[in-house]
Amino acid sequence: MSRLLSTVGAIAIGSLLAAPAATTAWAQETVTVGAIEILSGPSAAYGTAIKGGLELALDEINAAGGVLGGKKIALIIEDSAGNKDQAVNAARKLVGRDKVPVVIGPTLSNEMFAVGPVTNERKVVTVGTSTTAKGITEIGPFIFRTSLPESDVVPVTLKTAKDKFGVKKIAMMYANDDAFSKSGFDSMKAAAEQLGFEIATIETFGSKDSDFSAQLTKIKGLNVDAITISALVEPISGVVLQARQLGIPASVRFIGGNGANSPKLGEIAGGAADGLLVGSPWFIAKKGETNEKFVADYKKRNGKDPDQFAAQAYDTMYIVAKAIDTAGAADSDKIREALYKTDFNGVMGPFSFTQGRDPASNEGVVVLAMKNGRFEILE
Ligand code: VAL
Repeated sequence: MSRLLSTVGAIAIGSLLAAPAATTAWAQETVTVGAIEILSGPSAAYGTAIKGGLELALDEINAAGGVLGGKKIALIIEDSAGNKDQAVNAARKLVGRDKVPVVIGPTLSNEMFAVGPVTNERKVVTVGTSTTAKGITEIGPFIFRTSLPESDVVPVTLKTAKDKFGVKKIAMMYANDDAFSKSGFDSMKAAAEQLGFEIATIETFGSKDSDFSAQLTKIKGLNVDAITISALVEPISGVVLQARQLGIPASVRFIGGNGANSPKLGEIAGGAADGLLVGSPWFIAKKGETNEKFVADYKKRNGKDPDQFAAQAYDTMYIVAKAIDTAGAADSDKIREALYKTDFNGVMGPFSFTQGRDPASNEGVVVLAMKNGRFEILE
């Protein structure tokens, strides 16, 4: 039995748990938690990192005795492929078939705006680990998030661009077909206005576009100091690469939001992304035993460094497990009450929720700059 349980904990499964949980013999000794993440398609880098973070924490939690006096947590991860409908179907499966008391995810805000109303209606606690658009937790009382909204991070990034690099005149770009990208742009614009930046132009594109030459050619003629960009990592990579091809010099730095905070950017765009600034609630070289152990263990297990998405997911798995323990039962209502009492110190630093179910503090935000295709912390 323990072998089956650890297998369940270590891999993403769908059909393995197809039997109604309550009727299987071992089910009484497990608490099944669901997750909806992007494991395929253009945004898979986010969901794959999240999966790695969740599973690392899960194995540690189960090895240390699980929850509720010895029950293991079984995690069912469903792939949404970044698609709203697929994410909603996954939620229906997890809630209806698997009767999970908690859903972690989905990955994108765009997906959460479709999934949240469904899980909230069914009174199933839903915890976003990467959803950063405005209004996520306002979907309803069962929707929490451990990720900082753009409005908490982007002003720090733009202020750093101004204070440290003298940025004054900017062009702004965003994907106009994605809820997070639009929301991130709104936060960037508000911060830019507040800092007294001159906004030379605002250009939009679609998340699936591959040609941004019309927008970039226009921007090239405007002699801006920097280009803000709010989008997911794949379109950002395309924009950055094309900008350099069209002769926008490296001195014109890009300033990104949460979508840019993925090593995938360096993998696709390489040196073209150098200089890009992004705010982040976590960075790999963060001092402290907890983070150092997390980074080493993640790397050993996944063959690559964790990123901010993995770190947030890792802490979230612990936060959820602790809430189940505090609740004293795998009961969504009780877990919801318990989450409000969260007082956790993980790889992201001290964490608790506001009454509005958002992270209580943005104190740990740092600004990272891309150098040779990798993120480095600005000193
Ligand atoms: N934070 C973004 C969102 O909310 C992405 C990058 C996961 O959609």
